[in-house]
Amino acid sequence: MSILAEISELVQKGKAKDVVTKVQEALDSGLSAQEILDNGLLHGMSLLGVRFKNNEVYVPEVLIAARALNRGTEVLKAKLLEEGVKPIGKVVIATVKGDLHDIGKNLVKMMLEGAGFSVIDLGTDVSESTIVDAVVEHKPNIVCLSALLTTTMNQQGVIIQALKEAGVRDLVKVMVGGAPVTQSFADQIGADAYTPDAATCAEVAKTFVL
Ligand code: B1M
Repeated sequence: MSILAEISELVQKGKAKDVVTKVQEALDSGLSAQEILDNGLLHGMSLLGVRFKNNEVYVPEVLIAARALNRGTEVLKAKLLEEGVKPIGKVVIATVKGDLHDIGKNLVKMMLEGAGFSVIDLGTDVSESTIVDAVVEHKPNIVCLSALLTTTMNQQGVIIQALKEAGVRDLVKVMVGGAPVTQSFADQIGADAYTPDAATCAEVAKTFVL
């Protein structure tokens, strides 16, 4: 079995410690962080996602796998940060109110940091007032919003409205993403950008500050 297949399987089994060891081993063997992420860590979560959908595994198994995946991405992040880029801008990032999914958000954060942004992570289940307060306090260039549920994606629009009402909408770019979010939804709520994945998010974010 290839090392990437092993990582994928360890994520599905939720073996956080072993994931960390194998990710490090994969990096040492010369594989790129992107390859390990896409074909090891995320591959495992996507297979588990199918089993979750088919009711073959349940929330606890998925949570344990998510923790293992997050631990693995921390190892990759260390590698990206080794390159030591100076901050090129500031981002406030959050998963919206009612939504606890944070793997995608953490990946976006990691890619943004790798691209040279300093990132203030407000976590998950974040209300519009907390976002407004963070914009006022930290004066970021960009606000990044993640939503994974069809029931929470509308919250991205609520946040944009709250930024308008607080008079700070024009001070920031708002970027949105997450599995159910589309370009047409982003246009509809008045976001500045929609990107389908974390790497593209970091690329587009750079165009807003450089
Ligand atoms: Co949830 N869940 N979940 N879940 N979960 C989904 C999203 C679901 C599609 C599963 C399914 O039924 N097939 C479904 C949503 C259906 C829908 O609304 N359309 C679902 C559901 C229903 C639920 C619950 C309601 C289940 C329940 O309790 N009955 C519940 C809701 C809890 C809540 O949030 N209030 C729930 C709970 C959970 C867990 C807690 C068990 C766990 C989350 C753990 C965690 O995140 N710490 C979980 C997980 C892991 C998933 C799946 C399996 C995987 C999601 C994931 O992390 N993917 C997911 C099924 C699936 O997607 N296959 C599912 C990997 C991640 C890298 O992808 O987050 O999409 P993603 O990020 C991508 C892009 O979207 C993008 O970049 C990333 C790739 O580079 N991106 C951005 C994300 N944010 C971005 C922001 C940007 C730009 C790009 O700009 C700012």
